Amino acid sequence: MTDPAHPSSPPADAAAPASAGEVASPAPAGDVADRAAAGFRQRYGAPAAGRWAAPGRVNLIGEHTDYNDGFVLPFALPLRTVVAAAPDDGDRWTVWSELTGDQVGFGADEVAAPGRVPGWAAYVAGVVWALREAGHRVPGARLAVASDVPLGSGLSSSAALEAAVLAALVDLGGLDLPAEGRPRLAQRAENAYVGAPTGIMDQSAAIRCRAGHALFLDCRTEAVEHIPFDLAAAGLAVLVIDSRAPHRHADGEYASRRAACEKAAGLLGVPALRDVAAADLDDALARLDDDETRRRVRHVVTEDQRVLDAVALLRAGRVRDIGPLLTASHASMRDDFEITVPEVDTAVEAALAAGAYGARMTGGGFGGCVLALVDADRADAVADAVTTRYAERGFRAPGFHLATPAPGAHRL
Ligand code: GAF
Repeated sequence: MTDPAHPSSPPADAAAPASAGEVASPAPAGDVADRAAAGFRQRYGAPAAGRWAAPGRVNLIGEHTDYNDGFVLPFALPLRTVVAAAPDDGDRWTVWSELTGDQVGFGADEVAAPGRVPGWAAYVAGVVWALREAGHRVPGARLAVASDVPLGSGLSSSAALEAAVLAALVDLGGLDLPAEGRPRLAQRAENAYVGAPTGIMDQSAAIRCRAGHALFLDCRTEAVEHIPFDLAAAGLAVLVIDSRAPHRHADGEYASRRAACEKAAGLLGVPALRDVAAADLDDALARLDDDETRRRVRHVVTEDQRVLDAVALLRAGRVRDIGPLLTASHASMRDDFEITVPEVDTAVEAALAAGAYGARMTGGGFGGCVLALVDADRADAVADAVTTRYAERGFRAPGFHLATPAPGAHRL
């Protein structure tokens, strides 16, 4: 979510996906890791002690459910952020980014309280701060960051950065922090240090996903089930369409949706909207006076149910059949939660008209990416159809990726 808010981010194009009409495979696996290692050596004059990678993500289904204690089903992308790192003396952290060309240094004072390091390095300082807050002895470190995760496209570049830095510092310091405990800590860095009120989905995806699987996460208990998601075996592909829509007030709108959900839960007398069962939805809606609040609640409650339904279909090996759930999720985001924009609606409509089994916006909304479930041999045709419809409407040309489920954060 927060990548669009990234104050000193380079433009999204700095790591943009392939141009219109072209379905890009992700960058070759070795490249970004090599760039991080080379950047480290060039910057600091010695080789790194190691490299740690963490992926961007798409969310198959379950949008704006995470901060309502509900269910999500993301999977990790082959696009990843790599951190090359080595220990440094004392409480000193230095980080260089390939994307900005900046090198930022900070010490104990800057990580004593949130907000003291601005811009993209806040994600790094936030991780150091959150680790120290949790009582860990964080080693000083020098870091170099390279990434293939586009910024500002809603593929969660910020969580990828947090997860890769966290993995590096945990390993360098020999810290006792198992993978299950890391998403909450990375989320704390984002919420409290950077100041973005996100849920726990993106950090969980960046850390806990498995190759070939989608991550079914209960955001209340943090219990996970790795759901096999073998697109190739089903002759299918997930086409990720970068809408290239400028983010319009995304951060303020995100915070206001979250506040509306929390207020509605209070009015309904439940801890979170997850506690409204789909079977009780009509009764709950009848107890709310305001139409907008009713629509917000209906989105969250029906979306949780769609995640459960999608998981049941995937467990039964019925991948193609999740298509209508994806499309229903999009309609709910468009009509009830009101977080879509013309570009993403157009991409969804064009993909469906070109034969996609289902399509929806993925991520926080107000721009970002759309995913479409398509026959693998139709991916190019669907991409062309979206590009054509975009041109007819005078939108900036979209970008495309093919998404296959990749692993979460790990040492290379
Ligand atoms: C953004 C947030 F960071 C997530 O926590 C989640 O709420 C998502 O938007 C919407 O599902 O990615």
